[in-house]
Amino acid sequence: MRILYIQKDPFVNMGVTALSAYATEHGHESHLLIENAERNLERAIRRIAPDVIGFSVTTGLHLWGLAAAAKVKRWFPNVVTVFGGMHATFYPDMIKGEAVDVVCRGDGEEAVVDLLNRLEAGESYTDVPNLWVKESNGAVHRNAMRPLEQNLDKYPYPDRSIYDKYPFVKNQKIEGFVTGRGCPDNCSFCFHVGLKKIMKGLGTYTRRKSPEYVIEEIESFLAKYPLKRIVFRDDTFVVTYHDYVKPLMAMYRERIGLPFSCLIRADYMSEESIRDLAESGCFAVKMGVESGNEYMRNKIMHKHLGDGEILETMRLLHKYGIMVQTSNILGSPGETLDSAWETLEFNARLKPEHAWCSLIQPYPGTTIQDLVMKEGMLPPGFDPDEFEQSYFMNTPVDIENKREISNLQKLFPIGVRYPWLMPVIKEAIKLPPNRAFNLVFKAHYAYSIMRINDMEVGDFLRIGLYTRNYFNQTSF
Ligand code: B12
Ligand code: SF4
Repeated sequence: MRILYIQKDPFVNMGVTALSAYATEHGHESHLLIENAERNLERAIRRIAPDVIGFSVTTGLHLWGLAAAAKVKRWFPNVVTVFGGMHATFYPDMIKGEAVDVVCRGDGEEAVVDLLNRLEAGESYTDVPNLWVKESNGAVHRNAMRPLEQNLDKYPYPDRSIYDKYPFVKNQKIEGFVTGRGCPDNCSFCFHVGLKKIMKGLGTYTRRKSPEYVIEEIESFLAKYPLKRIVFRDDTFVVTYHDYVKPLMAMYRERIGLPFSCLIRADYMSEESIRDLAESGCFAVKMGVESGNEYMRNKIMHKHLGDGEILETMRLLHKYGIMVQTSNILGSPGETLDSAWETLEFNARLKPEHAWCSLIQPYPGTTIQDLVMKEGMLPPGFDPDEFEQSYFMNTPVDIENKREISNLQKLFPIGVRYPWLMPVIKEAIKLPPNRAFNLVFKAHYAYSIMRINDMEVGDFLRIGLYTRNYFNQTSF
């Protein structure tokens, strides 16, 4: 069978590369098209002649996916459309969409292979675990989830070759890898808390590939695609330092040796682990601060992290020469203009290389969504189709001083970098939202991304050229 994944933007989707590898191992063919890089999508699909077309969607992006599937169904009415990814997992009701035949919840490897095997054998696939399947008469089969695969080493290395037809992606010098799935924490704004509920009773939620597997995966990748930098995209890379990261780093230093960045939580770090990361090539980390107000951070956002832990970890990261991107969210329930300012001021004290800041999105499945619903803080009748694709632009949550807080989020990174601008920002945020603030946000974001990834101007311009639609259309 032949499955084609269609995506809108020119990023490597690690979910899709994982699915492609596993389906190939089971004798099926996988293809990929990036809509924004194709002159004639219909012709490109016709050339591939797929049996199944897959869309990997996050909340917000699902609207693009639904529109793309509708187009595809008009051109190829017999093709089976399947949706997966975080939005599909949390909102399988998207199967009601006219052009949606199948929705996959959670890990997709086994479900996709079962689907393709059944189609090949001409058998019904209405009972495949993890899938919701719609019949031609509109009846929907809502199948249970299968147990979580505990041995991630069982899966083949992700198949990046499906992106090779796009030179911009093929030749990029920075690549993301994941060493596992899940996170042990339960922050109220994060999808993990909801995913844990969906996957309750299906086995241990936080799982990791073995260090040996991870190193071999990177080695096999480097043999084909030379890289300058690696990004470990695990949501929390350092959880169990001694059991997992320490042995991984020992192998990494010896066999890979490339500079890398990763995501950390301040309270899981120690001087020993920070020194070890630095000596292994870690040049930058992203670390959640979320709010400068401890009540907001801990009682509302359930981060369970003290100011002292953040300050101390920051001191150590800078001591060992590691750049830091803090991540912050403005606009959660209970946020006031004062608490939002505290977040800016706390970040200014921390002096990160970049202060990343978004506006709260109460995504499906999160505890914060339950809270905003309970408090009546969403517009009446709000449904997931109203989420914008970007978390930088707007928030649907009805908070006091929304205009000022939304403006502050746009000017946040420059306020942190140049604290002497704070009095000017205090006045400026009273203005109506405007393009100048968006422009300042975009320009500073672009500069910081370039700096924190140590990108050359050429690389940066190339990325800018290929991602301009992404940034123009939705992301900011
Ligand atoms: C890497 C990453 C990115 C990268 C790459 C995105 C991409 N499309 O691959 C970048 C930085 C570009 C990015 C951007 C965004 N991201 Co992002 N991202 C992640 C991150 C950290 C890892 C994803 C990953 O690769 N996991 C590893 C793979 C193996 O797992 P997986 O993706 O879940 O895939 C499995 C299943 O979901 C399923 N599956 C996935 N796709 C499909 C498709 C089909 C057809 C099937 C059958 C199955 C299936 O099978 C896969 C294998 O088991 C996740 C957090 C996380 N831990 O998942 C957030 C996450 C997915 N991102 C999120 C968001 C919000 C975004 C943005 C919308 C942010 C924005 N700009 O405002 C954009 C969307 C951009 C886009 N066009 O896709 C949210 C989504 C929340 C939600 N409710 O949808 C997440 C969950 C983070 C969070 N904390 O909330 N992201
Ligand atoms: S925000 Fe980070 S630490 Fe909290 S649950 Fe999500 S991934 Fe884990």
